[in-house]
Amino acid sequence: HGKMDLAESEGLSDLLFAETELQRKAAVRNAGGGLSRKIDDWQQRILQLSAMVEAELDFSDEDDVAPAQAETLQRLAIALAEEIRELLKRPRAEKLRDGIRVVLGGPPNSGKSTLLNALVEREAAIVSDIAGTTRDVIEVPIGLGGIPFLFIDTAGVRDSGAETIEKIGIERAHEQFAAADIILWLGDEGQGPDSENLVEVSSRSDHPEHIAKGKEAFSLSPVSGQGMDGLVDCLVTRAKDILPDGDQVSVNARQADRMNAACGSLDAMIHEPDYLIVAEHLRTARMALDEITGKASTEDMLDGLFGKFCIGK
Ligand SMILES: Nc1nc2c(ncn2[C@@H]2O[C@H](COP(=O)(O)OP(=O)(O)O)[C@@H](O)[C@H]2O)c(=O)[nH]1
Ligand SMILES: [Mg+2]
Repeated sequence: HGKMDLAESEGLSDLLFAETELQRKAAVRNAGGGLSRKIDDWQQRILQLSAMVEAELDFSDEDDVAPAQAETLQRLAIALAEEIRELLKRPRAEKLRDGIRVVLGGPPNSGKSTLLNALVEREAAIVSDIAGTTRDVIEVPIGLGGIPFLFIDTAGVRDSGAETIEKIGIERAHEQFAAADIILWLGDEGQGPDSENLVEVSSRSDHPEHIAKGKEAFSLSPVSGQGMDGLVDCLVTRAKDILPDGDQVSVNARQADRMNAACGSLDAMIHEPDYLIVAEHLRTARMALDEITGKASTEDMLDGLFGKFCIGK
């Protein structure tokens, strides 16, 4: 009924599903019109460009009108496209919904499942001293320090001795490393997957035969609790760099796609000499932005969004 636009409704939808403080803050920002206000501002600026072009088209034959303002037009369009792209560089809102992927890796019996259970404070994964106990990937979502995490336990990575099912598990572990935001590596130092997201961990610090790693590594014991707070702090700090800032507007994939389309139209008009075509590019840029706030939305899009709401909520 015109009380909320589409971007605000998407924010409200995220708010209803928010489970952590950071998710709630970001959702409140969008539901309160944070993104919509930006879109409105951009729309106004495109409208001004359109007005300039229309004036040019209508009056360019008359002497008393200023000569072509092509340069001003270009400058304004470039500045606007840059501003939109700046927002596109921010982390996507989806990361906030899906959580930071923390993958535990290392050879069998390095204490991965024990560490996972300690982090999520329940027996999510089976722990035993039999190598190859964890064969499939186990995912546990949890909020730490107001931030959504998805902890992922994997089958131990070993080159020999694994039977067929365990081998599939090892393959899956490698897939998980590739998609991880943070890898906690419990194997030998330097033997983990080559990734800038890797954090060296040596577990069993309570054990007499414990081998500590270099000074950058975390020495800890999920059994005695030693070193666990330090690891959690490190996870939270790293996560904050990856996630959108709760105080800033962030966009989801759908909104980013439309913003990209608007930038594409602005780029296309910049070197276009024909004012008729420039006017058309400006119109398509405006249409793309209209789809973010729902002013030009299709039934499909509305169904997709409102299908998630429960009637009466
Ligand atoms: N003393 C001690 N034992 C541990 C610790 N972490 C794991 N273990 C033991 O090491 C064995 C293998 O642990 P598990 O978590 O299943 O290793 P995974 O194969 O890497 O998942 C089990 O018997 C655990 O009880 C620890 O911090 N201290
Ligand atoms: Mg295990």
